Amino acid sequence: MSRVTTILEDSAFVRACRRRPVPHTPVWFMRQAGRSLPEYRKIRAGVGMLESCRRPDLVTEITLQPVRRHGVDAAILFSDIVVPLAAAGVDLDIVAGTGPVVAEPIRTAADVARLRPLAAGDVGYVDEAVRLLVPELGPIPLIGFAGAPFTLASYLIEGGPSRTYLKTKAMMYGEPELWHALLAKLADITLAFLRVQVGAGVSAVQLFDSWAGALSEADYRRYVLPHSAKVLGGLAGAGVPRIHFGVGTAVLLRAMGEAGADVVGVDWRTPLDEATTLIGAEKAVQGNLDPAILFAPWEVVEREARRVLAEGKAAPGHVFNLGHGVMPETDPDVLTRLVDLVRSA
Ligand code: 1CP
Repeated sequence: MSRVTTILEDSAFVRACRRRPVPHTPVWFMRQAGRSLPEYRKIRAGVGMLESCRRPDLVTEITLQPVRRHGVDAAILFSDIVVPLAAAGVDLDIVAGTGPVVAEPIRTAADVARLRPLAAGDVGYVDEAVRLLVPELGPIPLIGFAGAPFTLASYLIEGGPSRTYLKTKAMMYGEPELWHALLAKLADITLAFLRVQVGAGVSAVQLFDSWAGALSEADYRRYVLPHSAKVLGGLAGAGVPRIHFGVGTAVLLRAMGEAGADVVGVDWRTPLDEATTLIGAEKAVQGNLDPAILFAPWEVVEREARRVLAEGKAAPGHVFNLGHGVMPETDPDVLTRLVDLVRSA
């Protein structure tokens, strides 16, 4: 399917991703769509999470809500990292208060063999939602996203959220061939999902490897990096900036930068100037205010936001964000005030 629009190259967000001069530091928030907004809870009442991801009218409205309310510099598509897995036939649900739950976890060679590729037609509703959103958003770029192979594998193997990734690591260390076969299939699904979004007109993509921080650098390089690099490299010709993000990745930042992204997302544990030393001057950074700071008095929020902005000056490009997603209990007015602060700093 042909690309319907051009990347919004002149936006502050895309310029920062490309390490070009910006009129102000662009700002958006991971998990800005949903959770903390009353208008989100209202529109989602009685509609399951997966069902809402499959309804372009709801996706459009929920994606636009934080743009209207906060005036952020980018929108992120309302969806979830497990949407393409469900579309490829995996029996799963997103359970309120828990997250993704997989009915039959993937543990054996037969399970891996059953995982089928994603066809563009499997996620026609995502294509449609992006095509509705791009004209609605006008000058505001839309970020598409997907889960990275490791983080997706962790849900499929564990069967749901985990703190230890025991079963995931048991397969990784114990059955490396099966592991690589699974991650290769997930890389193909992720790439297909991102290509649909790029084809429909998103201006950037973010690859969420939220849980990669559970690994050492050596294991990340051996078991994960080649698969994420395949996804990011597969989009090299697409022209959109690629953001690569994980949590607890202080020891992985250099390797994550090598996987092929234009922008590396940094959680709150590593100051952006230190992160830039590790990642190098060839990449922009995104981050990295601790989401918990938004629960402190405004003077603290302001001081810490100014610190992040100052540290971000060491990078050749900086997209202001939190170090991870907005917590559901966050006061939306604090987010709006933070956007105003960053844009006028
Ligand atoms: O009913 C609800 O409101 C469920 C809460 C919810 C929402 C709003 C989930 C369940 N997913 C989402 C949307 C979502 N998920 C977005 C929307 C756009 C935005 O950011 O505003 C995005 C980008 C995601 C991506 C996602 N899903 C990630 C990667 C980002 C991150 O936060 O690290 C992960 C790990 C998931 C899995 C997931 N889905 C939902 C939950 C609660 C979780 C995490 C579960 C766990 O702790 O393992």
